[in-house]
Amino acid sequence: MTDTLLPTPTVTALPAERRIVTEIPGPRSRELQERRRAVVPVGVSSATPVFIARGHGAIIEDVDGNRFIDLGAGIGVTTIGHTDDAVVAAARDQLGDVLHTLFTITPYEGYVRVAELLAEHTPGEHAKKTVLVNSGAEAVENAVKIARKHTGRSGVAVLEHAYHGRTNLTMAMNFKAAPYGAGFGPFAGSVHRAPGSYPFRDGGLSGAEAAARTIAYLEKSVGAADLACLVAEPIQGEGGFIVPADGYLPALQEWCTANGIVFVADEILSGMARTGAWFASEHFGLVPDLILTAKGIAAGLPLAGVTGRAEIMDAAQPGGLGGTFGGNPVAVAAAVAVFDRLDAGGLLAEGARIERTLRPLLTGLQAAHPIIGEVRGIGAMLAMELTEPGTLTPRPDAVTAITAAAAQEGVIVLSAGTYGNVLRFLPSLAITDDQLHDAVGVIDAALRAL
Ligand code: PLZ
Repeated sequence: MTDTLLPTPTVTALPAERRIVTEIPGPRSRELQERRRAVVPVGVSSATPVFIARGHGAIIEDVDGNRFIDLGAGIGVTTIGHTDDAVVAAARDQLGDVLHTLFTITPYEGYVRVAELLAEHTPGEHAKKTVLVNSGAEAVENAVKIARKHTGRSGVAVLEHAYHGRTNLTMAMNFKAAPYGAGFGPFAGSVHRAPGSYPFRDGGLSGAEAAARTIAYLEKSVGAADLACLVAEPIQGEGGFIVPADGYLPALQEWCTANGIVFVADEILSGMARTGAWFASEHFGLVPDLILTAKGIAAGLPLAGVTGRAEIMDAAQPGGLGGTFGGNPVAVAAAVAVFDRLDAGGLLAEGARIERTLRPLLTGLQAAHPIIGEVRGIGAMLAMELTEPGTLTPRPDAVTAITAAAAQEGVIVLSAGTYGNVLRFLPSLAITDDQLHDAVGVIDAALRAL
């Protein structure tokens, strides 16, 4: 053991309350913003003006000592909480053993263990295999590669309001051009975008009607026989936490299966206990052929995976999948600890607890503020879409004002949505009911001040 060579743990439980002690941003953050402006391109923008020094549970503290309730969890990455003690310990232990070998040269157990855990915890009882990579976009890229090799077809179907990443292929798969794709083309070809299911905005199409529309569109514009895969987020994330109408996703999956199209669930944001289930697919009775994980899987260390039917995953030739850093030993050690905390540690149940506390608070806000057109989502993945009262006209200005005002008061809340008019709540599972009440109070005040 190398423990004795390592410093003692530095993780200190931060006080559980928000606390603002300077103006926001404070002097140290302003200084760092100045340095950043000189050396970091404007393309990398930040939603909040403060620099963070530490975090624990659902609290992050900035370099000026201000503490924030974090309702964003780094866009759903620190799902089990910032610096979870068990995860930090597992990563720390691994640091002293080996940092890198490259699994495709000299393998190590942690990679295999994560593949076993994913096989066990993803929907379906069939034999499954997993390739590990570094980011969500890379997982999407690999899923498409594998589906193409398996089917011998090239077409990739995606849905309106989808978000899949920032690489060339995934930019082509995103719905929203600005800011993700604008000016960065030409993009990868053979990507076909079909209308999806957005109950708040599609006139209340039933799941069956919306699926019939998606399928008819794809059959006309591509033809099922040319489609390798359909890639869908069970709950669309960046698009605005859009929960499709009942029956929509199962109908799509049925059509895929009948036509030899690989059904890929992008659960990069919705998976790993975000919705109170291991995967959001479970809420819809889906058993995806391939399922993508990233974000919450390693609590902040970069790790992502493609897990799927063994016969599909094995379509790629030896040497056809890989990458230098994929399945890094420290990241997989953290991931094993995350699975353990969710399973044996009981954290899996916390998504439902958060929904039980938060949803009534949000519907309470809706009753008081007619600008809230809809409250939606599942588990610790809830959102409010803001519109001109009684209409579908988006109010992105209000979302911008609220996120800024909340940050001033010590609450980090993120925007989302094709129209930029969605406030999304994706706290870590470690957030307490008191913290949720407090944070919603801050948002209520910001709504009143509009
Ligand atoms: N698929 C469903 O949510 C990442 C984007 C943050 P990467 N979403 C956050 C930003 O502004 O870049 C995401 C996702 C879904 C794929 C991805 C891509 O994952 O790890 O960011 O590549």
